[in-house]
Parts: sequence; C-alpha cells; structure tokens
Amino acid sequence: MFTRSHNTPSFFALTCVLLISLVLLLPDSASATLVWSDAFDDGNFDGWTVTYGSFSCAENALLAIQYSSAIHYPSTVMVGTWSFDLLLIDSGTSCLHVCFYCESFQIYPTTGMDLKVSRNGFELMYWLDYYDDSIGEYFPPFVMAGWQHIDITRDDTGLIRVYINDSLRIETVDNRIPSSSYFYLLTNQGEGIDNIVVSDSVDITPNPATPSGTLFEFLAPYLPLVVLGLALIVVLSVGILFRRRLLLAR
Ligand SMILES: [Ca+2]
Repeated sequence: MFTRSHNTPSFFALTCVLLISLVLLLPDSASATLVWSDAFDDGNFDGWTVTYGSFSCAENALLAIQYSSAIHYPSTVMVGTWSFDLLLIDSGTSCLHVCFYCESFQIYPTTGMDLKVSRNGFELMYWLDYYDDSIGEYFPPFVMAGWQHIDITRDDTGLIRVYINDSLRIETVDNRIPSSSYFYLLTNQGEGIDNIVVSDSVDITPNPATPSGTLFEFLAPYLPLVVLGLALIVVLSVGILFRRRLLLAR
C-alpha cells in the first residue's frame, strides 16, 4: 500500500532548489545552426587531412599518436560557435593549438585565430602572416589535465568569448583575420579532441548569475569537503578548549 512519506515536501523543495541551481549555473543556450560536427564514434576521421605526424580514433576520439601531430578539416565559419572537448596531459611539455578559424598554417598556424593550451593555461592567439600575439589568457591556479569542455563564440562585431568548462574565461574583440578555410589542430602524443560541434550562430551567452574567476567558483565543487573540514576544525577547537578547561579546573 502506498504510504505518503513525511519527507515528500522537503524532497520536492530540495529537487526544485537543485534544478534552479543547475539552470543558474549553465550558460544560456539558444538553438544552434549546425554547420559541421564530428564525434569520431564511427572509429575514423574521414574528411580530415593529416598535415604532420599521425592520429588514431581507437578510443572514439581524435588522438595524436606522435609528438607534434597536426590535422585539419575544411571550415569557413568565422561567426558562430565552436564546441569541443580537449584531452590534456599534465606534462611539462604539453602544448596544443586549436586554430578554430584558420586560413593558413605550416607547423603552427600562420593566419588564423587559435586557442593555445599549455601547462600554464589557455591563451587566445591571433596569427597574421606569421606574426602572432596573445590577445586573451586564462591561467588557472592549478594544472588542468584530462578532458576539458571548451565553447568559443564569435559574433558579427568580432567579439570572441571562450568558455572553459562552462565558465567564461576570455573575452575580447578581434577582426584582423580576413578569412577561414580550415579548423586546424596541432597537438602532441596522447592529447586530442572529441565531440566537435560547429555552428554559424552564437549559441551561448554568458549568464550574469555565473561568477567567473572567483575563488568561490574554484571551491564550489569541493564545497562539501570545505564544510566538512571547517566543521572538523570547529569540533577539534572546541575539544581542545574543553580539555584545557578541564586541566585548568584540576
Ligand atoms: Ca567520441
């Protein structure tokens, strides 16, 4: 027989709070106009051209199997959204370039807009006729390794926004790159890319409710541990004080 639990209202309230929190934490998304995508789940990288080195799709992702491997895919999108996951390795030599709109390249891009990922963090680089410069950066307080989700948007005014794991990290305007023919990836052994989705519409806008670059944001995933740690410190402090009082009272 069905018995109504006394905890149902509080469970409902908790679920509502969790859902509202989830919606507030996610960047706003609109409907995308897909231009091209590749998740490599068919085990191949048909349509891509290897420029240097070699790649594998053995793990249903595009992974470099040689140091300094490069690959490109035809892409003329310069206004829109580029979403993908990057596999990073925590190593001193790790350096990966995603030239998300690229007109030309040798080993490095020569003309294009590039997200450079190194051990220090993320830099937005423009390359124009072999000249390159950083126009935005995000250096997290820890080395990032493993899969990271990246979203980049650029609107028709040239405003570029880079979101790393759903947080807006780089925001700048650039209109110097004249055209794009490729999406170009330069990476190292064991690193790679997956779940690429490219659209010609800006599908993500920053959510003002999402704090970016704050200490709270870094601590948020560890909040239960932080609370537990603080509680432990309080309990230990009270215990020490209580013991000291007992000793003094003797
Ligand atoms: Ca995949």
